[in-house]
Amino acid sequence: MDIAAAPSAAHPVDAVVVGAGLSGLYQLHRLRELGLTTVVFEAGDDIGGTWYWNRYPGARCDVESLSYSYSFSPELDQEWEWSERYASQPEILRYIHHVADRFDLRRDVTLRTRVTRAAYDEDRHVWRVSTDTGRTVTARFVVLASGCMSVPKDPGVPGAGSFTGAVYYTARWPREEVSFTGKRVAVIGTGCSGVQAIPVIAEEAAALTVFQRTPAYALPAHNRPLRGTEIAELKARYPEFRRAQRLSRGGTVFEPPTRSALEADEAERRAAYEAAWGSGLLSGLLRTYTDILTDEKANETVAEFVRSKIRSIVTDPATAELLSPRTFPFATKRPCLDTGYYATYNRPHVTLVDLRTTPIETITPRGIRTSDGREHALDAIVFATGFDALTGSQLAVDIVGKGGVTLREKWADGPRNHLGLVSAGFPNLFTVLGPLSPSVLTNIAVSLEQQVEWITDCIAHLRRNGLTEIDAAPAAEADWGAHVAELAARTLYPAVASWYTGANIPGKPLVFLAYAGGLDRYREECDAVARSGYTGFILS
Ligand code: N01
Repeated sequence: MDIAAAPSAAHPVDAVVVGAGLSGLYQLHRLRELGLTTVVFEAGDDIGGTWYWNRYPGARCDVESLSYSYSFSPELDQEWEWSERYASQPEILRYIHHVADRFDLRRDVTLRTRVTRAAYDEDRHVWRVSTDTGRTVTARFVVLASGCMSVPKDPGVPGAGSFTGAVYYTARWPREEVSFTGKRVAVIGTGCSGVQAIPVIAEEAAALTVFQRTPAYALPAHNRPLRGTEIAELKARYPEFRRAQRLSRGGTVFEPPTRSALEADEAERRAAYEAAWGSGLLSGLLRTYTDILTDEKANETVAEFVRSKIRSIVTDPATAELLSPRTFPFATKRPCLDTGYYATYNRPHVTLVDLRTTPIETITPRGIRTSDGREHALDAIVFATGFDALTGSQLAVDIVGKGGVTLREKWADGPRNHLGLVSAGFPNLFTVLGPLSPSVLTNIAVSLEQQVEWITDCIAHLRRNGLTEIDAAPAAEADWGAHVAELAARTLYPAVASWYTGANIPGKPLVFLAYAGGLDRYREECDAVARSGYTGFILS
């Protein structure tokens, strides 16, 4: 954007969108169609959000590429060609660039600009939005499209600053080429990022040491190039497929299971789990029976199946056992989709350090010292230690609502909002993929469209009716919080310490952060609210 023509406090815009990832770019497109002047502030050097920052070796989406893409433009669906079943980070970034160019989105995106503060002016009904470059704009509407996993967690490992070798974070991977050839490399963390990066780093490194605190359930992706015929077949019925996605429970299309795992006998279950394992789908095992996420005994049958697979792949039984998750039910932390993860531990230059028995004592100038007194000499350390999920990116901005109350104060005991979209006392401030919405439990490409479209329709409604403000009603917000908690309580999720509950961040309130009722039900609830003239919201 031309700085001279950039909006300032004296030349307000209608809307500010925070973040130029998949959500922010689509929100811009929609607001522009509505005729709103909109500026998107993006902290990164370029657009892409998650797919800009997470360019670590092996980074790839765990939702199939034909499903993990925008559905709003049938023409875009027809013209874009994915090359692999699961798209790599560079390919997804190319797709996002293509979309930005095709819909001429870049001219309203201001890069290298982080929104630091947003304060509501109650008299003028506008937000004053400040940035780290000193630019301030006023806007009637603000949409936080700043990501559900965009604030990396501080790993909190003592001595981190003393290390003299190279340090990398999967969530902030440099744009320049990183070579591990001939290097002794450590990876700390075995969540989805670590699970994807470890096999690829092992290909290059002279020695790889993985520091694992909690093993993950990782399922084989069976990634492969897409065949021309299957692309053509889907393109022929893309509109119908997109419709089915939108109406689905999680943003991907499948036949829902009808039986309990406990009704099936051992042989039947084994066959179902083998087929799911072979399908290469992240949710394949979850879809086998109705009660995998709601019944501990049913869940244990899947968990043990995955452990048996680990034992069959990893040749050293002690290593196989260390890699076997036993402290939480299957899928109560997000499972990972991998390519060659477990087999990597059969390689002679790959070592697994179990931090449960020998925790990291400190990082030293030369490497990592564990509690057994051993110093692991290293040239590079890769932190794959996760994110301050769902609330992190919103609370990173100093948001001041009505009466001078900050969002941080209001959410001190956990996030509160109505429909996961608007928090009472913070009018005209919407969130995409935020807490208490389906977000991370779904194919986010579908979820973000649903929320962006709801927000856009809501803003259109306000403008059509000469209204200036929408705020959540405190009672509706309390009901929504109780509803989200009640849906979660029907599952095994809330009892497990995970980033879903905020347990990975010291001091973060322990609340199950996502709406577990399914995107289909959530969509119905949001649509019903809009149809009823925005019940549970205060319009003025
Ligand atoms: O982060 P995580 P992630 N010392 O929080 C460990 C999405 N995603 O970036 O569990 C030692 O899952 C931590 O151990 P523990 C996906 O939704 C998608 O990997 O806290 N270890 C854990 O092993 C995913 O779920 C894709 O005991 C420490 C790991 O670091 C989400 O992002 C790809 C530690 C963090 O795992 C987050 O995944 C990648 C410490 N101080 C990510 N601190 C795809 O689409 C943390 N750990 C494929």
